[in-house]
Amino acid sequence: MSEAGGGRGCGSSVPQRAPWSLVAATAAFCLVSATSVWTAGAAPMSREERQKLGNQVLEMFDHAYGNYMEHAYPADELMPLTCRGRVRGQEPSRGDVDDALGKFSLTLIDSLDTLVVLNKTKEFEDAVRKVLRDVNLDNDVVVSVFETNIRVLGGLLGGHSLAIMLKEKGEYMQWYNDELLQMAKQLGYKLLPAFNTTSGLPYPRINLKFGIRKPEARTGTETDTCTACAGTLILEFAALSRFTGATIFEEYARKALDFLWEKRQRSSNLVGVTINIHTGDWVRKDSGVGAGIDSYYEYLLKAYVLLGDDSFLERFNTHYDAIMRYISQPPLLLDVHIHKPMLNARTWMDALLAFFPGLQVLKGDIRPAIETHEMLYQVIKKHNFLPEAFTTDFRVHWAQHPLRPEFAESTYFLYKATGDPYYLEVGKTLIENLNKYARVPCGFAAMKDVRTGSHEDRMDSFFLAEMFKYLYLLFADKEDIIFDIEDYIFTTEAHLLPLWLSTTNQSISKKNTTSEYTELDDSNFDWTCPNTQILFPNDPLYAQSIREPLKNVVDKSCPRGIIRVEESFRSGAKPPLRARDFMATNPEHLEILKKMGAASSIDAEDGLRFMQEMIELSSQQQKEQQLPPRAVQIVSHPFFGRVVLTAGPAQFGLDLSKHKETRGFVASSKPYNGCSELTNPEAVMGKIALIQRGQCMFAEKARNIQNAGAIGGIVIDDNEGSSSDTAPLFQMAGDGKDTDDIKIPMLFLFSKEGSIILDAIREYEEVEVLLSDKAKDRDPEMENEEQPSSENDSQSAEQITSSSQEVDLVDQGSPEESSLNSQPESLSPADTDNAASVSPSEQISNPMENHETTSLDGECTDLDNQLQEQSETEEDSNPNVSWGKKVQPIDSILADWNEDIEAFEMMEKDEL
Ligand code: DMJ
Repeated sequence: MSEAGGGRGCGSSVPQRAPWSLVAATAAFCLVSATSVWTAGAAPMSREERQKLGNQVLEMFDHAYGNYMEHAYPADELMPLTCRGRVRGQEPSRGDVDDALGKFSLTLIDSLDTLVVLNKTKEFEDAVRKVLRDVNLDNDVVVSVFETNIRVLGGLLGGHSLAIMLKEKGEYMQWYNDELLQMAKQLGYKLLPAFNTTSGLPYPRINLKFGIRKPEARTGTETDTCTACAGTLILEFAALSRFTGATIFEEYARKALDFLWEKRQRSSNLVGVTINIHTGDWVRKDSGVGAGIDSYYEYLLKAYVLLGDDSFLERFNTHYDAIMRYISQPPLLLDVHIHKPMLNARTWMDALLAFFPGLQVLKGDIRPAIETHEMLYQVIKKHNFLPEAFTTDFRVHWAQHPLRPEFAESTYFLYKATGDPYYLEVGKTLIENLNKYARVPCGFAAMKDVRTGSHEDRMDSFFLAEMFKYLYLLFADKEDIIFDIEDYIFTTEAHLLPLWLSTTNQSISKKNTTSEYTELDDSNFDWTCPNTQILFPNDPLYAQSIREPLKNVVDKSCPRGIIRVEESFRSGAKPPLRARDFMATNPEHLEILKKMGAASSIDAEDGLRFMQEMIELSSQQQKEQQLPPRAVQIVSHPFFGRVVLTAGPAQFGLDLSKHKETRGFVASSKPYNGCSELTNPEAVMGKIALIQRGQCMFAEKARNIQNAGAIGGIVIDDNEGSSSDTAPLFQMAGDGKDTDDIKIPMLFLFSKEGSIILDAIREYEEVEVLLSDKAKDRDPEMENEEQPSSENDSQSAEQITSSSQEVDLVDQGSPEESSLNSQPESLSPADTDNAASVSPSEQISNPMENHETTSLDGECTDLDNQLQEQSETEEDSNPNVSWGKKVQPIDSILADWNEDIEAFEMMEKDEL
């Protein structure tokens, strides 16, 4: 065992102050020379172009931050569609997501160190003054301990770290006297009651004013927390201890980490997703590198880097070995069970795992990092953003995208490690997509559905804390940043902590190092820094050669089951029992099931496939409760297609998934409920009529507006405050009669989305919208014309009004994508959940359809080719073909079946 801070493997050039110091900061440490040796592969990007892109990032940040400060501050977050602040309690609850909001101006605090990285020193100084003047950390509000730690405590510490750096430079922040650190300390003490458990794992939530125990606290009854929630504290807490000398914070965070390590599954060395904070039992035994676990691993490696304590590296390496053994199936990273690590727990991946290639760079394991990153990039190229979850055959599983930064983070680290200009091009695409699809007049809006391009009224604080930092740094040269970024480590929220903390107040690490670690066999541990000569064996095309075979991994992928069935037919064998055909009352089916796994490896393989299909089927059935949303895109001034609202479809009228979109100006019908012949036909003639929900059937409304000459209709919910953010979308059902006479398209908007159109009419009178199944791109020319300055977007919009008539929206969707929602709708009876909120005169229904499958099937018509491709690539990339190694006796499979399905259902219910 070596002493902490001994500069392991980094040679004498690495200062004593921190081991792996340069790795920590940018992952460029041992690989830094790669940036200068690159000579081939993707064309190099000129300094001029990189500067242009850097400036574009600055302009985008101004747009996001400026709108937050102007329209939302001091609220926690900006709601970019309605252009106001999100104040907890004043908006309908979004559940756990809202636990990040503590009425403490979250976005401002999370943005502090971004301002310095982006050279906005003056703005930083102003922002710090505002934090000190306005922010109250003593609100009677229940917040997530994890989110408060990474965003607020981390934000204050990052701000403090750069404030003292600037003060030392002698120009800015001369008045600063550790005030941010004092706030951080105050917050740290507020979080400590959460650790009052026998295990030392923190409660997941705390009341900032009343803590945990008091009756007024409204929290403290929880029994479970996620692994990342309990294991992502050490950087901030240790920094707080070392900055202030108050050792208690680091001690508490270490204790929680020690407990998690103790509880790892001893044979697989994996951890589950959720753990009981009192007993230490794993509540969810699935294990991956994404949601619920991600930053636990990140903090083990980074804790070693920042604190120089070998035990953290040993733990990380042990886990990493397990991850690479069981979870990594390059280019995929698939969750497994901690007790049965050879068995996949899911058939989909979540977007949070996109940070992992960045962590692999930090570890020095570049090949799998390049592979996974490339796979993720292919998914992004298909959907413009990374959907929250996607299946192993790259269908969308959860369609939202809250502008997460993880992929940009990995892109940055990979560029630093390889110097390959390819990653600059990737960054450029990210910038383009953000501007094209997420930028709205008042900031950047999260994607509600990457398939339709619709927006959500949400701009999370991590977008400012992380996305702009990584994108800016990607294109920046050393001299573009006013301090040396390599002197700092990034927290999981991309806050900057100085590496010199490793040698400050370090008594705790010595005190707490347990003897257990000395017993570990560390012969396999990688104590030395990665060597560029090995990683890039004199071959500048190395990274490219790893990416190349993965170039079409997404496009070529097909639902695997289909191929396997066809394969069986072709070989004359009886096709295996498919989960979708299984009937528990069929004795033949039960017999087949019993046999699976008993006789041969083929049966066993079928058994596992069958079980996996059952799990997937269960997921699919849940998804079928959700409906394919449609899009209402406001295309007139000053929106120009930027605002896309999520709309529910109708079971009657023109099916927008099969026909071209409908475009027109909107007009309110009279009567507004549309339940009788319209008295203002001249107003709605040739337009899209707005009708209020209620008092008669949807179909009746449709007939009345159609008779008045409307070309489409939008029904707006009459339940004030309802929103697709908080209520499930549904499909407007017919009236039980033949509805073939209804030819116009009808869409449904909840009240909040509808009021965006109604407000627009009040403000701009003429409002034109596009009804479609997928939002259309803005005209590129218009985009060029409109490079809005952050502070005056509406003025820029004014300037281009004259050209708005010429705007011709271009459908960029691929033919496959446009057929994405083109399955015939087969309808289920009215959904009972929705029925509760439905007026008795209306019918609502959910379609039983899977909207992703069609397009992918469509891509797989040439079965021969597909089979060939499949057999060529199966070995490397298909996670299911390795079932051979995952054979289990059928008894244990069946015994675990229920447990797996239950666990799966729990996973599905959980928010990311
Ligand atoms: C950030 O708040 C942090 O990176 C966290 O660790 C998980 N991901 C979100 C953003 O997606």
